[in-house]
Amino acid sequence: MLERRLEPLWRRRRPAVMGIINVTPDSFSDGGRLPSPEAAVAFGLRLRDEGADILDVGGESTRPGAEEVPVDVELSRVIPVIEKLRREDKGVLLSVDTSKPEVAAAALAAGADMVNDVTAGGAPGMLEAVAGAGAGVVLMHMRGTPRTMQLDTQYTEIVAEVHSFLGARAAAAVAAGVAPQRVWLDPGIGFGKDVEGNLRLLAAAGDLAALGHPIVVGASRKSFIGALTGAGVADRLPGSLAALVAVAAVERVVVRVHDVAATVQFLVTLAALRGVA
Ligand code: HH2
Repeated sequence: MLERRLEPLWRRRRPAVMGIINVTPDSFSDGGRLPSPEAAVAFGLRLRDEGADILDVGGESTRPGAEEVPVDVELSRVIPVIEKLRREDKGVLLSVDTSKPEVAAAALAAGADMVNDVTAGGAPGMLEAVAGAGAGVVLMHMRGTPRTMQLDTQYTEIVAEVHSFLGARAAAAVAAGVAPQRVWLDPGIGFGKDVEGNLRLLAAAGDLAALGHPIVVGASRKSFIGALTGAGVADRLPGSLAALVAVAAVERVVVRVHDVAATVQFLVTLAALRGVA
């Protein structure tokens, strides 16, 4: 059962780490690096060995301006990777990063444990597919679609608005039959937000946790770090770690990252420091 596998992660008193496996030609920081399922599986096993608790396999880029990928293309990218990863490692938690119910259902049948949905279960049938498989779901806030999300980044009260959206989507997931502890919430850093909005949401991760669900935060290499520091995508690791300082103090948090080994080292050291403070 999912809860039994998650319990040891929550007991560690530091965030769990979700390692990103992008099987896409066009992801914003690492597109095209994994040209075959074998390369993606080898990369995933390396992330696991570096300390990733969850491996997140995605076959469609959600970078600003990205075009949608047809279902058959997305299936052909992610399903072989999930099948092979599950064959290689029976225990590692696997999520599929998709907004399409057909892809989610196939990935869950192939051995994935969770669906990571940047549209918060918006497509008809998505939440039912998750509930039917006894899986978990990450519900993320985004304004509009990846094509349109950066056109309007103004909010009256960004934290209240994002948290109330996520509360409503969590209620919808529970109503569809997903157990509350299998519903994780994500403020969607970089998805239709400006620099200040992203910082406010990172600082307010503890308030989001007050809704009673585990939290996911993805700040890794995102453009607000570039805007703050001038660093190019490949040079944003220090900013990606700094972005997690407030998040790391919250219970039952998962951080979604590209650089697993460095993030684990950072989180373990931070937790040790907090332990004596
Ligand atoms: N960010 C990205 C993709 N999926 N899922 C969640 N839950 N939270 C996030 O912040 C998030 C996400 C974007 O990052 P990446 O996967 O590296 O790039 P791309 O979407 O271009 O593949």
